[in-house]
Parts: sequence; structure tokens; C-alpha cells
Amino acid sequence: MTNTPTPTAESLRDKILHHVTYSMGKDAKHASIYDWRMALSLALRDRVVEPWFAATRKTWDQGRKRVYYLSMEFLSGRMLEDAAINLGLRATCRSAIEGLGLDWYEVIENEPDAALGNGGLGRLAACYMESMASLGCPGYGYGIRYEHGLFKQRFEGGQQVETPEDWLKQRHPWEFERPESAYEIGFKGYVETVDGKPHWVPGETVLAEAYDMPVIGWQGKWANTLRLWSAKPTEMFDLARFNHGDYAAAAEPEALARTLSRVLYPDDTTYAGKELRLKQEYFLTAAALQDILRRHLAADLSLEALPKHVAIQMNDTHPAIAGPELIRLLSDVHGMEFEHAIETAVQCLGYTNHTLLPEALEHWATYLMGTVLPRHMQIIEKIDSWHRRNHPNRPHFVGIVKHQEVRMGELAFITSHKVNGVSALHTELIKKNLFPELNKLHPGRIINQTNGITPRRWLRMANPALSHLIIDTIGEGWEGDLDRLRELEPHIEDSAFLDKFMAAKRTNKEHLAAWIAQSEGITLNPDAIFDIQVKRLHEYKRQLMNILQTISEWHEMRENPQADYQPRVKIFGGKAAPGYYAAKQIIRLIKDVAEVINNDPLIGDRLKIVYPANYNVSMAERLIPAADLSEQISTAGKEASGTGNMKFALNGALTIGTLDGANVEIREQVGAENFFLFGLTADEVMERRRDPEHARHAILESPVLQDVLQMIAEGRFSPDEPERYHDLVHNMWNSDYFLVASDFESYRSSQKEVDVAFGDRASWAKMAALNTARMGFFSSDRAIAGYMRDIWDTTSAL
Ligand code: 8GP
Repeated sequence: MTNTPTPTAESLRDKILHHVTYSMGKDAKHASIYDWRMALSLALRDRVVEPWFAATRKTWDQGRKRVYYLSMEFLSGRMLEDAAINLGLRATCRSAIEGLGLDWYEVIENEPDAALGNGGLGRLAACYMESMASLGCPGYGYGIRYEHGLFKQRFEGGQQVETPEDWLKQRHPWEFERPESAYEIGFKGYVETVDGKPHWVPGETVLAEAYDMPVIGWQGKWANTLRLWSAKPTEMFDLARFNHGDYAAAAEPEALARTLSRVLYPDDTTYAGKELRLKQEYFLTAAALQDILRRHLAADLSLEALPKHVAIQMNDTHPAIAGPELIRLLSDVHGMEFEHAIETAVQCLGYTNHTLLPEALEHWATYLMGTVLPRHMQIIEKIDSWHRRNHPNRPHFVGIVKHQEVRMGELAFITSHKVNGVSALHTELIKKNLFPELNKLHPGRIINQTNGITPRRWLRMANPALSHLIIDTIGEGWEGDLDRLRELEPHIEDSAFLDKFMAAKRTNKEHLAAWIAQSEGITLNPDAIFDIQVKRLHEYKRQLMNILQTISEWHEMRENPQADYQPRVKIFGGKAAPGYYAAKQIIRLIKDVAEVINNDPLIGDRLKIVYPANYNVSMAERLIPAADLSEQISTAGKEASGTGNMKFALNGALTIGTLDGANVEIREQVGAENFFLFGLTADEVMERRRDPEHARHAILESPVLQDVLQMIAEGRFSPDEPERYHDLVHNMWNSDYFLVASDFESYRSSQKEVDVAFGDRASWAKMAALNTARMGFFSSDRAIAGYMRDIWDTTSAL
């Protein structure tokens, strides 16, 4: 698509020098690493612009349908190396940088992560943007340009401390500011009737200004746009007040408006019900919809034809106000008949659900909705009556507004033509438990699209050692057609191949060990099992069960020091929501246990625990390729899908896991014999909870768990404050909602199987390599192809 010749290292070096001089305004002699990183990014960005324009032209020339992905979160991580990979220029960039006498890693690691997301849902949005570009699916991502992304995590005395993240302190080389693309967004006010029609008069307005980032697909064949909105005041500044010397008051309107895009809400899977959050959600959605309609109308297309040209995907319910807003724009602003506006909106919209946890389901008090968005509250009620009229036989409680609350899940469901879950199991649970009545009224509306991950970032970029082996073995091209990894299978019987597979893993483990030695001051044995659990801290993810099992292992080693143990390194990573006390206590416990075990002379390097601070996308890129064992141990029925589980298995880690989320499908793909399964199933979990004494019973049946809990309760890991974990232990005995006790023994014996299996390196190597070879299904290209076919009704423009 691009006419520019492929650069050589020399020509690229000249471009970098050009940008250091003219974009950064620095003499090469005095340029800092930051300047060089910026100059390289700008040189690469220059290469993206042409395919980006070409893709936009083609979309319009061919009258292509456009997909709009609305998400409050995009957890993109670093962009430089990813762009280099997709342009096929990583090696060229590296030699250009080294030709300038610079260290490649120092340059790429200078880039801050774009952490505009909390976890799974945000990272999925980033993978999906990359796959849409790779598949040539014309589309836009719409999000918020938060000034501060997810907080930075530090540990003080073993406790999590949060500090603000400030990725925009430096210039962001990948974005283009579009001051001309700005929309007024209203809040509050009242609804009046003008010429017999409702008319909303907002009481407050802010401007949403666009910042565009190109998203380049694999091999640079297509590029889409990620458009992030930044809030600006409609009037900059109150000059009259300024002239009266009231400087603080003069700046007030600006400060207030900017609050809207100031920070990402740091809660993962919890719902807070704060007015600012509702405003952020509307801010994103309203700006996106105005932009979508403007573009559509500018192409001389009728609003009747909107569903033919536009598909809008809502990433969870956060942008679910899109239904009422689109109906408002079509009917109040553009004069479409109300019911027809609803039907048009429904044909355009799709809704992806990412969690079943009751505490995560959004619902807004009607008084708040009515105050912040008075016209939308009316429209929501009209949608409800329309739906009731169309389904007179529905049970009385089915609807959007209930107990003076607007339930955003029901709203998103009713205003979408397709609702999807993110793994086979999760989709069944949505049908059965979350929307059983709506599912009966709308059979076929709920479908499954199992999540996926981009193999470009999560294998090609993050794991050069394994990628090179794969290329040497089956050639190039698997990055864009991940099912081709199956061609590795015949090599599984070849011991030379397996040796190389394990050598690649060993290289990654050594790199990780070197980084941990330097950052944490802990020496790791690269021959140990690298057993990793990285994800947000949540009780349902059961990091607690992992550390309890670790304590039991340690205790056993001390009791029986002569026995033969596989050395292990337990690595944890992840952030707890700032207000989530129980999760923070689990972090503290892990840290306290690490302190004791890592300094136990009887144990040496047979067991180590590390918990590096501030887990983020770039740390994941370091850890995952070095893992032998992937911990996916959530209470069955709670993890919608997981995507970390896919990244690990693709990189040749074996999974120890429950039958939850996508684990089920991963196990089917890689083979039950290459997966360490344990624990209750989702149905058994429901059953077990009926026993109010389940925790006590399970603990009484496990003397090992009793000992472990006793040690914690006695302050063995918190001698300075022996009662520190009394609440936690009390909760284990008396409530244990996530069934840690019930699954403990099964988990522990599965871990014993891991030890045995790891003892036979040749057979372990086979299992690990089979995991890589059989993970093709989990490419986000497959997932996006599914969305295009089943939800968006569109095809590739390539
Ligand atoms: C996550 C799910 O917990 C995870 O299982 C899934 O893989 C991922 O979404 C992508 O589908 N859910 C969230 O991240 C989530 O619900 N976050 C919102 C509350 C912010």
C-alpha cells in the first residue's frame, strides 16, 4: 500500500537525526535518551501516515461499513516497538539506533506505558484495535485521553501505596491533536417543549477535543484510528474576574471542565456510582456519536441507511448510554420518528459483557440520571415502555428501570441487536443467570465470541527467542495466521527441536532473573519452576490460595528437609483497587510471607517469592515469556474469560487452573494431558455454597490448611503485629465466599503433579511445546473475524 521504499538502517538513521534536530530541537551531541526515543518514534510515525491515509481513502471510496469500538479503557502499553514490528522494521530500527551509538533497550524502555485501562477489558480493547487493523476492518476506537492513567503502585513496608501516573508529562509522539474536531457535550439543565417536540437545554457544557493515534496492522497493510477525547472548557477563562484580580476564580471553568478527562477510575470489576464517572461515560459516548453522525452525514448518506454503514460496539456497559443518546440524536435532533429511532439504534449497536460479578454491574439511581441527563432519563423510560408493549407476556420485573435504578446491563441488552459473552462458559452463564428472561424474549441475541490476544505483541514482540525458533522451524507468516503454529506439532518428537524450545525458555528466564536481581535484589535460580500469577488483585482470582499453598510447601520443606523438591520461584504481580481492603491485605500477606521464606537459611534457593511493584503491560511482556507455570485459579464461574491465560500458554507455559472462563477452551485446544486441572466446577461451586458451613468443613478436612492458617493467625509472618491477619483468617473459617478452603487440597495435589511433571524435563518440554503449537485459536484475529461476521456484518477491505 505504501509507495515509499523500505528504509535501510542508514536512511532511517538520517531520519532519526533529522527529527532530533528539527522536531526535538536538539544537537545530536546533547540529545538525551528521551530525545532519541522521540525522534525514532516520529521517524516511524512518518511511515505509518501514508498507509493510514490510504486506508481512510479506500474506506470511503468503496463505501465501506465502519466499526466504532467504544471503550472507557484502552490499555495499550508501549507503542514504539509494536509499530516497528508491524511495519517489519524492528531489525532496521535496532541497527539504526545502535549505529548512533545507543542502546536499543534503553531507547524502547524509555517509553512510558499508555495505561488507560485497569486490566482485562482495557487490554482486550487494545488487542482488538490491533487485530481490526491487521484484518483490514475499517474502524475507529473511541476512548478518553486521561491525563492520568492507572495509578502507579509502590510497596512501603509490604503495603501497596498508590501514586498518580503521568504518561503525558512528556510529549506523546503517536498522537495528532485535532482542535478542529471538537464537540459540545451538555449535562444537567432541563427539557422543554419546542413546536411540540422535546428539547434538552443543558445547564453545563464542555468541549470534547479529539486526539488521533494511528493503529497500524500487521505488515503495515492497513491502519485505523484510535480517537481519544480530551475535555476542554467551552470558554477558556473568565477575563472579567481575572481583571478584577480574582485569578483562581478566573481559572475555575477550565479546571472544572478538565476534571472530566483527568483520571481513569482505578476500580477493576467494582461499581462506585459516582456522578463524575457517569459524566465521563456520557462524555465519551456523546462525543463519539456526534462524530459518527457528522461523518455519516458528510458522506451524503441518509440516517435511514445508518445501520448499513455503521456498527457500534459497546465495551461492557460503560458506554451503554449510547442507546438513549443515539435515539435522542436521531429523533430530537434529526426528526426521526421515535420508535423508528429505537429500531435504527438497535440495528447499529452491539454489547459485550465482561463480567458477571454483581458488584461490577452498573446501575444508576434514577434521580442521578435524571439530574445529570434529564432527557436521557425520559428516553430510557420510553424505551422501557416500547419494550413492554412489544413483549406483553414478559414477566413483570423485566425492564431497565427497577427500584428507582437504571440498570445499564438491561439497557445495553435491549438497545443492542447482539449481546456477547467472552468465553463459551461465560456466555452460557449470561444466558442462565444474568439475563435469563431477556434471553427468552430475544432468543439468538446472546452469542459467544471467545476472547483473543494479538500474537504480534504477545509472541513476536515479547518473545524474540521463541519467535526465532518458530520462524526457523515453520517459516514466517504465522503471526498473521496463528493456526499455522500447528505445523510445529510434527517437530515435537524431535529432541533437537525440544532442546531449542527449552533453550529459548531458559534465555527468557535468565533475562527475567537478571532484571529481578537488579530491581528487587533477589537472586533466582533459572533452573527452578517459574510459577507466575499476574493479574488484578481480587478475592475471586484467589491469589490468597496461591500464597497459602506456598506456605504449606515451605512448611513441608522445613519438616522434611531431606526430601527431593523441585526448586520453585513464585512470582506475583498486580494492583489492588485503592479502596479494596481485603485485596490489599492479601498483597501484604504475600509480601510478609516472602520476607520470611526468602530469608530462611534452611530453604535456600528451593523456594523464592517475588512480587515486583507496578505490574503493567510492559512488565507482562517480560514475565510471560519466562513462565513455566501459569496460575489461572479463579473460583469457577467468576472469571469471564481471562486473556493472560492465553498469553502464557502461547508462550509455552503450562496452566494450573480451574474450569473457568477460557481455561475450559484452552484445555480443549491444548489437550487435557497438557494442563493441570483442579477444583470445583461452576455448578459444584453453586452447590457447595448452599452449605453455610462449607469453609469450616473444608478446613477441618485439611490438616495442612489448618496448620497454615494457624501460622498466619499466630503472627508467624507478622511478628511485629501478630494480629495483623486475624480478619483474614476469621473470614477463611467463617465465610470464604470464593471457596479457597474447598479447593485448597485439590490445588495442592495438582501442584504436586506439577513438581513430578517438571522432574521429567523431556516430557515437560513436549507438553510446553504442544501448548504453543495448539494455541492458534486464541489469536485476536480469529475473535475479530467472529465479531465482523456475527455482529458487525462486515468484511475485510484488504
Ligand atoms: C475482564 C474479565 O474479568 C476477564 O475475565 C476478561 O478476560 C476481560 O474482561 C476481557 O473480556 N473484565 C474486566 O476487566 C472488567 O469488567 N472491568 C471493568 C470494571 C472495569
